[in-house]
Amino acid sequence: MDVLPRLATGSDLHAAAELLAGAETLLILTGSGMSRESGLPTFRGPEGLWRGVKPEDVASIDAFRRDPKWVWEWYRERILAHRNVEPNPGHRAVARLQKQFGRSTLATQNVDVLHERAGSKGVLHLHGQLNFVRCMSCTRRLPLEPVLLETLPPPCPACAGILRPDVVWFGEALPEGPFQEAVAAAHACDVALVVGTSNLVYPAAMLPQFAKQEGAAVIEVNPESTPLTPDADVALAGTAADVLPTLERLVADLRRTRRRGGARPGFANA
Ligand code: BV8
Ligand code: ZN
Repeated sequence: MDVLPRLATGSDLHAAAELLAGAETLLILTGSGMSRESGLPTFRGPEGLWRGVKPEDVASIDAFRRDPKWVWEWYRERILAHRNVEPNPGHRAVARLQKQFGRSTLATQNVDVLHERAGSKGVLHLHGQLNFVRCMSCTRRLPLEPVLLETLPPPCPACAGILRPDVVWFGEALPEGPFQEAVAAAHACDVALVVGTSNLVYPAAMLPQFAKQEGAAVIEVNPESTPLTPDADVALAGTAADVLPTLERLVADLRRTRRRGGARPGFANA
């Protein structure tokens, strides 16, 4: 696995921890970088899932209608990879951080269930989930059973129609409920924490902008800069599994100290 730069400095972490410790409501938006240190590849970039394929050739309904077997072969590889990975310290830090807030919303663009397996509840999957399939004919949605991957495309057990991965492809609307809930959370939050996304895919990439428009603080965690970086109040240049556990611990210390009415804990080696 490529070793990513670990550049988040103490003062950035301190500034981010101060913003989070003083906030009541939190929106967290994650992308594939969140699961990178669990061993799942991101989409873009030299190691990305999409190297060698055009996104619209594997992540669009036209591609699926043209060659469902090929699209399924591409997704079957990802599904099998999902079975062999565990949540990383970043996922677990997100779940602990959420517990520190009166109200927190976790919206992910990821189709894995690593946030749930790390303890996060009510995760909003903006781009669907790979552990479910949907029938192109009778539209029923069912859990993806291993047996279904033997013949591709898998037939619907109810109507023998073709089953598709329950993910959102380009040109398809995001699931109404989860997206609207994420939009409401973006408009209401005090802080938006954006982790591991290139912020290139819409309308998910609008969520931090909505938060910013309402005066929320935006904190980005990403080893690279993205179109969001210039608008972030704090850009933590580091990886999810490296930055988030330290950040969560600093926020918990700050909250504890404030509850005791004491001075700010030292951040010497943050
Ligand atoms: C729609 C399938 C309309 C699921 C994907 C304006 C408004 C609305 C739409 C558009 C718009 N402009 C353009 C559009 C169309 C399009 C779009 O956004 N195109 C882009 C490319 C310009 N959007 C759509 O088509 C959406 N649908 O708008 O429909 C509509 C409305 C009503 C009725 C009908 C239609 C649908 C978008 C979803 C597309 N599906 N994939 C799957 O296979 O998983 S997109 C794909 O990109 C994934 O879903 C992924 O979730 C998404 C975002 O990618 P990232 O997660 O950010 O991953 P990426 O590799 O890009 O970046 C990883 C980042 O992590 C990097 O920054 C890296 O530095 C960082 N990183 C790496 N390692 C780490 C790390 N960070 C932290 N720690 C680490 N260790
Ligand atoms: Zn069916």
